[in-house]
Amino acid sequence: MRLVYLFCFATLMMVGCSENNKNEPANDSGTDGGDSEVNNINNSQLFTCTQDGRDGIEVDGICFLDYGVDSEFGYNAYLAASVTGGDNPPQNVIDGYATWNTRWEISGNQWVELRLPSIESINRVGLSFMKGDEYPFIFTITASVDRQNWVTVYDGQSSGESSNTEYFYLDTAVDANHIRVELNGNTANSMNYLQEIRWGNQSEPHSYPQSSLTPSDSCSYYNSNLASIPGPIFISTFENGASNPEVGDTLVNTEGGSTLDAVDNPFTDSCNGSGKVLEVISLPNGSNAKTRAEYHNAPRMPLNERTYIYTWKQYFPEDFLNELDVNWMIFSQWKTWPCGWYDSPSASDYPSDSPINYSSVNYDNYICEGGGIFNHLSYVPSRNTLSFEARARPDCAYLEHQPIEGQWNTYILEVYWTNTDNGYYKLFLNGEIIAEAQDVKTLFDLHPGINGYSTCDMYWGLGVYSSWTSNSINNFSVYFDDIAIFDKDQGATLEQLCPGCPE
Ligand SMILES: [Ca+2]
Ligand SMILES: [Ca+2]
Repeated sequence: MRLVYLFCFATLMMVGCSENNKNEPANDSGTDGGDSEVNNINNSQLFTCTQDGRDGIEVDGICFLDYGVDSEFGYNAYLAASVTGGDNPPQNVIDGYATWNTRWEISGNQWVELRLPSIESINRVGLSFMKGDEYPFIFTITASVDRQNWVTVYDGQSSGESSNTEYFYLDTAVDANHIRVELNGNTANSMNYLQEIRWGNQSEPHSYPQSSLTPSDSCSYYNSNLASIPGPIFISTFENGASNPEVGDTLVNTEGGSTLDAVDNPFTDSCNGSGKVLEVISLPNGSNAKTRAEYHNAPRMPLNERTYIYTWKQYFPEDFLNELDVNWMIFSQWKTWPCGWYDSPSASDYPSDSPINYSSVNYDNYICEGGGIFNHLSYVPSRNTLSFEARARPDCAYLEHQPIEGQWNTYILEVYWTNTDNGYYKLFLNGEIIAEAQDVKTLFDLHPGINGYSTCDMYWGLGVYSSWTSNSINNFSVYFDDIAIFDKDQGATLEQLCPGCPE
């Protein structure tokens, strides 16, 4: 089982910066995409050429155009390319979105070059390709301050395993005012489908030993005495035989006939010997219908710049996934709701004295794939994997692992919630780290809690929310137990919850 580590990095374009540092290196604060000491393009005196009715800066006879990337997530750079225009034009590679429908599509040997508004210290460049998960793309990335001396950042192929951003690192950061990418098709044909270019100076992610994900019947690493851990926000062990939590409040949401209830543990093993667990019974539904049985935490909990440790135990019966024809299936969600309902926030999320007009906020612009559902753990039928999806745009990450059936499994997720580039996720399964992203944005911009406009949390829901059918079974059950959230700022640590887990 291959682990998928995908990292995309955030940048907010600085609008209205001074131009004091125009010819000086940007600082080396570990940010990406030029969001520090970036000079504003808004100075017509800078423009020295015009092409296709657009202003630009001429360097060595090349006109680097200002495409007016002024969206909140746009990357601040001028761009020149071997061709212009087309249905999927080259400027799409700096529109801020690493998505297939914002790609530059062109065949053959082509180049695109960025002129950064100022000299920046960079140690990596990231590219993403549509169909990047189908075959490797072939390219060379170089960087230069003066277009005379070029440093090769990478010369080779993409992995062929992902259409998300893949970063290519230098051992040592260099100053750069130009970043050039020469494309040469892919290993299957001559097409280039470059979605986006990103750059910056960030530490390389830690590499952890790849988990074998061999089901383990040893759970000695796990501290089941949840009551002993400080900073509890929410704890449900179901030992009282009801679905009521010991700490916090719950919200139960069912539809389509699916149910949940506290029951005797039908699969007592060394990973969960407790008497009572939560059973979710999921019923099939038609291809466009859905069925739901979710158990949510419901306490108010401020998220911004806070670190929480979420844990839960989960039991999937043996082979149950093989019995199903799954359209989609989600086992866990972190929802923006009640901080605004799905696509847009509500007036109460942004009080009238806030500078943000709530009615103009569309979460689709801030959450990868849009909508009001934030992170989630879902089943990917085509690959038979579970995907933990982190969705703070533009740091979309899809962190997959193999589902383990026929035993109790313990998940632990530690998240530092922030909309800066300093956030992280660590996801553990049975004491092994199975997915991690760091130096990423974990909380989406304009989340009402960021500026203290409200204490919106994200409701965390566990259960089954799905659309599935089956020729062989009429329902299935999955089980959950020891559902808890701890506040690291109140003293909870991974070591207390999971002695021996890697920090
Ligand atoms: Ca794009
Ligand atoms: Ca229990």
